[in-house]
Amino acid sequence: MKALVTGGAGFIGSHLVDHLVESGFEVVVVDNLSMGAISNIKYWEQVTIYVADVCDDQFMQQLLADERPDYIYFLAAIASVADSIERPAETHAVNHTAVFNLLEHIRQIRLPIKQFLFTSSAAVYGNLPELPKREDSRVAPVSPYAIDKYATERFVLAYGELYDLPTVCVRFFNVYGPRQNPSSPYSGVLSILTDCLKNQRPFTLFGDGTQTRDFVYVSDVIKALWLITEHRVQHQVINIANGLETSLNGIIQMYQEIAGQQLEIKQAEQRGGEVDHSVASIGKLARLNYKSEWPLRRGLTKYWEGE
Ligand code: UD2
Repeated sequence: MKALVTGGAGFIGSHLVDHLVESGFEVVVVDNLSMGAISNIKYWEQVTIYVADVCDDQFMQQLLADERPDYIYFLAAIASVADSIERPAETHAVNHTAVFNLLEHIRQIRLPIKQFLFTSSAAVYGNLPELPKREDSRVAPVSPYAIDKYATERFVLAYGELYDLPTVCVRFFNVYGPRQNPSSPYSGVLSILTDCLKNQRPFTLFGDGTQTRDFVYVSDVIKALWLITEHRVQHQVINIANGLETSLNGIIQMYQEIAGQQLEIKQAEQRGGEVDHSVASIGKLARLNYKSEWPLRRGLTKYWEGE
């Protein structure tokens, strides 16, 4: 079995690649290394790695024809709401057009895939008050990022139904764990907190810290993706989260306890476009026999101690 992982040198992608190799898959990665690194891939010597951009349509078309993967996991993205507001055309090309073009090539060459999995985001739910977010909750995508993710979901599912392709979409909540790049202010807050604690740097808290998130450890995310593959789930959207709501103050407190250190915290204004409260219903995942192995304290401890 051969799997193509776009964004396979990135944070979540590289963990998925590790798992696929360990499960006996032949793995092909496409990554432009904008946020990822080949050193993230544990078994890089066993993986075919193309340093290329998913927006290079000719390249992607040729890749499909040459490699003919059985499974495609589309994780390449510019995963920043703020970036999408700054440069919507560029983020649209990656977060939407590249996925659409790949689907279209699959359809045209009638590639007999076993699963096409697109990774979307909790961003599609926007800031509506109802919680927890179920897959059939109302959506309110407002940023170019969220709109691209939602529009792409619709295409992925419609292509699945219309052209009989086994497609599926997942919505990631706040994923954390090793290899998350802390270099941008829009990197995951836990990668920034780790960086601040390890290097005795002050942490900037946006808002009063009462905002809540559903933090999920990357190993649980990979487990969820694998269950979706094993159960051959298709034509559906599935939340990937822990199902627990935690405030930012709460997680900072817990992480300081684990690290045995006190952070210097600088207060700043709440970010524009911020979601106040976020937590997922993970009923659909649970029906695939998903159980979290990494409750927050355990996941944070593992993250703090390193891989
Ligand atoms: C997450 C996703 C984003 C999008 C969004 C949809 C990540 C990394 N980002 O953004 O791609 O899907 O959900 O709603 O998963 N914070 C600080 N100080 C910092 C950094 C962050 O106080 O230095 C706060 C931030 O204002 C927010 C919380 O921490 O309230 C979480 O921030 P984040 O960037 O990790 O994730 P989020 O939920 O904004």
